[in-house]
Amino acid sequence: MTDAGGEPGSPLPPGQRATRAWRPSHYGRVPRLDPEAWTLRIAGDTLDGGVTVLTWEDLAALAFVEVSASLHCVDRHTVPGLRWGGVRMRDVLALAPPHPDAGHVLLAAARGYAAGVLLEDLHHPDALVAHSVQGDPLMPEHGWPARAVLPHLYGFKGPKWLVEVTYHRQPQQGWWESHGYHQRARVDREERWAHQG
Ligand SMILES: Nc1nc2c(c(=O)[nH]1)N[C@H]1C(S)=C(S)[C@@H](COP(=O)(O)O)O[C@H]1N2
Ligand SMILES: [Mo]
Repeated sequence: MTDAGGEPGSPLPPGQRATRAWRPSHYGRVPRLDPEAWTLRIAGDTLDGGVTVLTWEDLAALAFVEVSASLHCVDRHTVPGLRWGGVRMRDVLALAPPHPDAGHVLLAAARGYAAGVLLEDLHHPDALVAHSVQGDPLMPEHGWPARAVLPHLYGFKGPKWLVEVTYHRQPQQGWWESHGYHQRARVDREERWAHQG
């Protein structure tokens, strides 16, 4: 298990305060997704130009890893001490790699939510497609059956109910990015707002 700063007693990043209760935070209704019917579509500017559709079994065949990390929302609340379980994002992407010129990715959720990230940030060893937390399956409101967890970025970069990954040559905008939030959103650099550069 790796520790991405989520152990009790880890100092909080700049501008964050810890919450006691882990209240889900998202817009809209919680989708109820069945892992048997769920798929993860990898498309856009892929190496072979094709579309790959991964099933739950495809994910389960990858190495299971746990990462201890807090969840830092750009609104300044931090949920400390979470132990995420799942598979490495980079292992998932290796099943359907991007074209060498595609350095940007849009992570999309069921029901329209999306976040634009750098491919480089998905290669981070702590970046997961997570399906459990604290040893239990994710609750529906926290993203079951699969969510992106990118501990070094603010929470909005990690779609819950992840269903699609697309590769691009240009930066992509989801809801937060198109409302003035930072395109990269690294927590340690406090990259909250686009105008910070
Ligand atoms: N599909 C979806 N994923 C989402 C969101 C959302 O609104 N929809 N909100 C994001 C934001 S802003 C944060 S801080 C985290 C919150 O995760 P939690 O509800 O499990 O605490 O989910 C992220 N993923
Ligand atoms: Mo957030």
